[in-house]
Amino acid sequence: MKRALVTGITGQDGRYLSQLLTSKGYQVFGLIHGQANPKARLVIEENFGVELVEGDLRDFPSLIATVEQVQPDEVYNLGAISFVQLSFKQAELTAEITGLGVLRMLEAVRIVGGSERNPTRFYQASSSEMFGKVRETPQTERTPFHPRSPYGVAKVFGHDMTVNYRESYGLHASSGILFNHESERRGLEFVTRKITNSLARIKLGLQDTISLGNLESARDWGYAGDYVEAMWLMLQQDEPDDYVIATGETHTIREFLDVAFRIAGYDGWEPYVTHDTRFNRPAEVDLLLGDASKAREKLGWQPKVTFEELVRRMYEADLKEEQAQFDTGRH
Ligand code: GDR
Repeated sequence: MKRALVTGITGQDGRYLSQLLTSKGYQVFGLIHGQANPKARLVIEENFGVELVEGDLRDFPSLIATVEQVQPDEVYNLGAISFVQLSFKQAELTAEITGLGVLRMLEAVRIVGGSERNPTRFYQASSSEMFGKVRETPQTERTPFHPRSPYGVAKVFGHDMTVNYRESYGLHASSGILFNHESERRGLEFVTRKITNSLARIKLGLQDTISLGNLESARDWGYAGDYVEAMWLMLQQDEPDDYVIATGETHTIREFLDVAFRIAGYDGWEPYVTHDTRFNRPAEVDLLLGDASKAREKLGWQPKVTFEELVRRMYEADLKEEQAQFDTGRH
């Protein structure tokens, strides 16, 4: 039985990945930080058999102890402060967890990770935010980075460290440069879920409007369930490498609103959307569009869920959930 250690297991991707790994027969261990972490129970409920280990990406000894205890074949480093807007307000903490956390995890894997015959393989969750003020479109593995937020800067550090550990110590360390990926499990702070959840509440008469920031930025949005498969595929290759994971389609926030409101049966969204400058960012990433040809050719990976299906899926899940809460009288 293969053993996998997942940091960030309580996040959207951690939850999909642990389900995927469990279905493939892995014993999955999730790193959990903090006392009485409320999300920990959710992970256990969803995935019978997942074991939680206490540790923190800020605490190197805890990572050494975790790798020693778990003896993982594969480590998936998904743990991070992942909300770009928050990273402007907590830049140092973001550097600490999203950036230095990668170095600590790599070092723990280098020092105690597996035997010479069976060394631990490492996956780093890199991000399209590293491209920031993009130098070319579409973006590939060779596109230079120009991050636009403390989050993006920290991710560049983590990415470069992963490459450096691969080149310096021969670690089987791969990095997935994942473009935005969403789902019904996406946090409510991210724009897609904020829209589908608010729209469901508008539909049910529980809310009047949605307050948003910049509607002009464009993102290459895929489905998180598809993207975790790419993570796993990267670690099954003989050679470690870096891969862009994206759909090759880009849409503005306006277009997301068009599709979501149409699916919900509205003629237009303008009467329901207000602008709030608090959601604007000090520096914006205007357009992301990924070219995942390398992943398609080398990993045989391609996205399955289309943009329209993604929006529909998220809206319908939110409608169901909000309706259920409404019916049980919690509103
Ligand atoms: P992003 O995702 O920053 O691309 O990073 P997010 O959904 O937060 O923003 C996307 C775009 O929407 C604009 N926007 C708003 N965003 C939010 N959150 N709330 C609003 O009200 C709003 N109004 C407009 C933003 O300005 C931005 O242009 C995500 C994260 O998951 C990262 O961790 C990950 O690395 C990248 O995707 C790939």
